[in-house]
Amino acid sequence: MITIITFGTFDLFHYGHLRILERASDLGDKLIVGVSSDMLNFAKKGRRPICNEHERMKIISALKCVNEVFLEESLELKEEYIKKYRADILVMGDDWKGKFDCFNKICDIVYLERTPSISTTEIIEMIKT
Ligand code: C2G
Repeated sequence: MITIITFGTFDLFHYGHLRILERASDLGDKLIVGVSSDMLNFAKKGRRPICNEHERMKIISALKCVNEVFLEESLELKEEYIKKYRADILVMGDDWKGKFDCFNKICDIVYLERTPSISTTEIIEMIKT
């Protein structure tokens, strides 16, 4: 049994989000997703997500390719989460390339190519203009 873990905000859920989760799921048998909390986003980006953490977790839990969801409350707790969920592989988009290599003693790290031309920020900008 190979367990995959990944993390993200997944605000205004879009096709790029779906594709990374499906590709992550294809790498193993069980996909666990850490959805970043509203507080963590506020600390990181200076704004709250459009969809709150309960809504974002509900959307991710409803996906066929996802087996379990939890709230990611701090970026500093990655190692604890990886150990707690006994993850074999940490998957992130390549916008995070190299950032999580420090965990390579406890699991494999895979960076998947981001889906081009779509992001939550672009969606917000398109709606505004
Ligand atoms: N993603 C993608 N293609 C896109 C947009 C996003 O593959 N066009 C991927 C990102 O690379 C990331 C995941 O989807 O792996 C979630 O993206 P975000 O919601 O932007 O997550 P982020 O704010 O980067 O949070 O601990 C890490 C953070 O929680 C990651």
